Amino acid sequence: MLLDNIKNVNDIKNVNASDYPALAQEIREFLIEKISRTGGHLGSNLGAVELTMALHLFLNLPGDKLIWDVGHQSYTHKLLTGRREGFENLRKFGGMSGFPKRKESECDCFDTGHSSTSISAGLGLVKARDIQGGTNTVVSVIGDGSLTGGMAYEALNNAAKLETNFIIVLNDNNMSISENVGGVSKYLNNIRTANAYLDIKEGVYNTLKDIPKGAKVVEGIRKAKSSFKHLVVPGMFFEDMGITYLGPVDGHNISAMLRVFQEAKRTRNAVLVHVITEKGKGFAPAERHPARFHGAEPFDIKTGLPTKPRTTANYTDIFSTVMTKLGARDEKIVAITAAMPDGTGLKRFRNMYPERFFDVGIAEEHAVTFAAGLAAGGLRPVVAVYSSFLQRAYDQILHDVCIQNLPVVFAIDRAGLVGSDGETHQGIFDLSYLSSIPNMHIMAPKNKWELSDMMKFAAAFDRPVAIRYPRGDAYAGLKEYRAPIETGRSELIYAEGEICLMAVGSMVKTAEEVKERLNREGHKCSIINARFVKPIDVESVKWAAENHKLVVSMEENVASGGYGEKVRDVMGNLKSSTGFIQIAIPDEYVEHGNVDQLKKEIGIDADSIIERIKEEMEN
Ligand SMILES: Cc1ncc(C[n+]2csc(CCOP(=O)(O)OP(=O)(O)O)c2C)c(N)n1
Repeated sequence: MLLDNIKNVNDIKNVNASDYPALAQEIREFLIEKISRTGGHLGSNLGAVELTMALHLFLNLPGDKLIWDVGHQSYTHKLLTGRREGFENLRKFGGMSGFPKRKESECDCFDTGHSSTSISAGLGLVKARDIQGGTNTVVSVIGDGSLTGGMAYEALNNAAKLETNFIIVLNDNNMSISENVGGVSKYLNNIRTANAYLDIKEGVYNTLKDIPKGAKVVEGIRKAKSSFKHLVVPGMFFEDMGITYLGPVDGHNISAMLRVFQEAKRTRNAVLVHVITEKGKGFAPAERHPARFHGAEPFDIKTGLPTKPRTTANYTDIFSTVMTKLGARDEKIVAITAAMPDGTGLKRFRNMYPERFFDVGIAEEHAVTFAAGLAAGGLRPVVAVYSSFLQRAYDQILHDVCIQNLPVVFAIDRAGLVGSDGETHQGIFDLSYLSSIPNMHIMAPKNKWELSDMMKFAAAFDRPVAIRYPRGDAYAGLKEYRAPIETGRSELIYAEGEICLMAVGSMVKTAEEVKERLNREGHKCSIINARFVKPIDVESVKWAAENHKLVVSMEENVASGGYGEKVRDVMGNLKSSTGFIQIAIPDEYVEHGNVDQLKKEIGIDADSIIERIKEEMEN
């Protein structure tokens, strides 16, 4: 095995060029085998095997700097930098991250996870190099999907002024997670087509040159060509901006890429190398279904089918169904996603109401202001987005939606701990960042029926409203508790006295477990389903404080700025002497791992909560 000789960074340089295809094949087989067991980002990694090999042959890491946009395609990079063993525990608690991590290797020079940051970060590393008199090469690798994100253009705009070398590799596989969308995608497509056109011309020139007077004809064609340069010469968009464009080059041809990288290194400005790759290359199911294999659950290698097929509906499924119903009922309902039609469950809405569906690309900021415009124009926009990605659109929520009090619904999926994607993807800040914004209303459902009810409530609500729900199976307990949703009102589920559990969304299920176990030990326990985090139900807190010895707030959000702080404030204002415990995520980033295990680690699982309650009751 060639891979056995690659134990550390730069070992790839000892491999004979004639063995590159065999090594690429070994890497693909390794990745397919490992990811089939652990799950992970398969398609993007299979597409970037030769590109990564070429970059490692071209660069000298760790002195040179290589930044991966999003970072989900960095598996071959990890394999080539001495982290082969890490794949045994990829994305597991305590194991190797699925994204670049500075703390994991000196070859990971910048942490990523969210899209479109690599050019800004790379530009920073270039300036840091120049100011300190360094000579290292800096390369940022960005996908065509990530190039739909506005931040990439803010960075290109600045990079265009550079008078020093900075290499941007555009890894263009014509796909985001789903189909890539918009003008940039169309532009890149045109480059591919135009390049094929030039190749054909080249063939024609060669034939013409060999016939009598052919050379003159060739000269004529060449002159004509320069006059419609903008039409047929690729990359003028970048060139006109001041960024040298090289390519397109076949991203599965290592020697071709090496030639272009050497050329790129000679420029004294920012240079974009356009590399064409195929997502999922080398694994037929991933080539056929790139969206499904973008982030794959463990699968059977022979069939490509999931090893553990899903049997229960998750919250995304519930949201997906309710959106189709809302769409049928009200023609003003429109839906927006930032490049996640599959992940957010909006695909069904798109198929049924294509004219009322908008995939804006990886552009959360734009998605929110666009929604504000739609609302100002009289429509009822629903922005479906993952909690961690909505972080980027804080100002748009505040400035464009909430100051104007516009009726935009935020359907916030993956709220709470998400698990194996880790720090960058945990949706544990939304209650805090949304709470600070006046006019915002925030809800969280306890079970699948409540998500439906809340969506219906929100669609008819005339102000900004957010509903946050977690990743994974939708809770199907507590079906009989379905009192109508009223603005700012919590729901009392059990009224027993002694201890009052005030839980937000997913934590209602945990509260049930805590209650059952405390009941068995002779304690009485009430449960309040918060329903609204903002505005908080002051009456419910008052009732809890006046009728119990201990109030326990429970949420899958950071403590700072979350629900518990609000409960404590209300109790403070009431000058209540009732005991209080705040169960929330501590002031730290939560790494990757199984969600149940993570909850244990940070002390928000039933065991830890019971322990804290008992300690408090004994005091
Ligand atoms: C801000 C943000 N929004 C959404 C995502 C989710 N996401 C991860 S990868 C990806 C598609 C990236 O496409 P591209 O850059 O072309 O890379 P490819 O996977 O095709 O190699 C998306 C939308 C993200 N990581 N960050």
